[in-house]
Amino acid sequence: MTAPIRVSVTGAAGNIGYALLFRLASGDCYGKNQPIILQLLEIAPGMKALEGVVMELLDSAFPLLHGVEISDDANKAFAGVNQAFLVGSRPRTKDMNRADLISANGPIFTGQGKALNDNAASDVRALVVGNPCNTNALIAAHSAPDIPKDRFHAMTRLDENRAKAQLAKKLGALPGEVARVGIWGNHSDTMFPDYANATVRGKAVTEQVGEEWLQGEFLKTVATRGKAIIEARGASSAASAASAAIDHMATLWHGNAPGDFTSMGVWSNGEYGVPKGLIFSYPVTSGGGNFNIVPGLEHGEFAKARIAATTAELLSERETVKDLLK
Ligand code: NAX
Repeated sequence: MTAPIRVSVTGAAGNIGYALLFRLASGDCYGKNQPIILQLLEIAPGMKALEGVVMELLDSAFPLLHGVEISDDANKAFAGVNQAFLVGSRPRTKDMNRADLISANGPIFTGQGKALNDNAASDVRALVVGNPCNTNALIAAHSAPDIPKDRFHAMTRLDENRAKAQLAKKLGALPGEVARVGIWGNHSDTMFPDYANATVRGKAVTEQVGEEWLQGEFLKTVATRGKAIIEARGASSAASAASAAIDHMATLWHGNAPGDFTSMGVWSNGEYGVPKGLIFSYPVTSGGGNFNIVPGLEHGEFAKARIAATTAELLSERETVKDLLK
């Protein structure tokens, strides 16, 4: 039998954690032949709830789940880990603006980046979900000097999935019939869901729906979807976020469909004129744990302005945390 891989989830007793763990254990991410050992991290006040989650994981009798370990020490939770989902962070409260959130969460990711650096397996890949995820991933990458920078990702797959769902709904198609939707920039309402190369049932979206809707209602719906879910549910997206995290890591592991691409927040080396050293969402092709930024995509004036705005926001976030970037 295939040897188990070690998979860490931080914030494992939280809402996204609760939706994520059972799908990981059932084989939705790494496949039905790949056993896993879960190594779960929580802060001390979350440990009791986490014990309950572990009972439920055991009660599910997942054949692929070869072990569950829990800790409130990142050095233990990341020991020998191959895949890490960094979900846990402090949620934004009413009195906090984005800069406050960035400052509150930054130190979590210096500690976790260092703990990954010192303890993870040499093939580790880390996906940051906890917000502000691009800048948190940047901090973690800086705090892990021995791990290649391109191993730290931020999750924009939920934005991609939301965009695909809206296009499918508009054109009476299934989400699986939508391809080549790229998310550019930050996971925030400045991100740009690029429809220019998108296809539905193999035909360009721009031939099937007008730019007015694409630049207006479509963009607004995707950018404000998280807020709409909070208003409707009274809680932020959890199952869809967990599903997107599975999609991100599954695509990185298994690869994307031929001819398609997906979106990942990854280390910028200056591609498409984006300054070096930002964690920036690009359209990528991937597989086997690696990715390539899709080259040669063209942007019209509208796209260029949106990409400039999201780049400016990421530069400002980087400035806010500059003391944490060694
Ligand atoms: P919850 O508040 O339900 O759970 C977070 C958990 O993290 C808690 O159990 C808490 O005890 C734990 N935690 C806090 N600090 C920790 C630390 N230093 N180490 C380990 N665990 C720690 O939030 P949840 O709804 O699960 O959301 C988690 C994060 O995902 C938030 O930052 C949220 O903003 C972010 N999201 C990111 C999305 C994305 O697309 N990138 C979408 C969904 C979500 O908004």
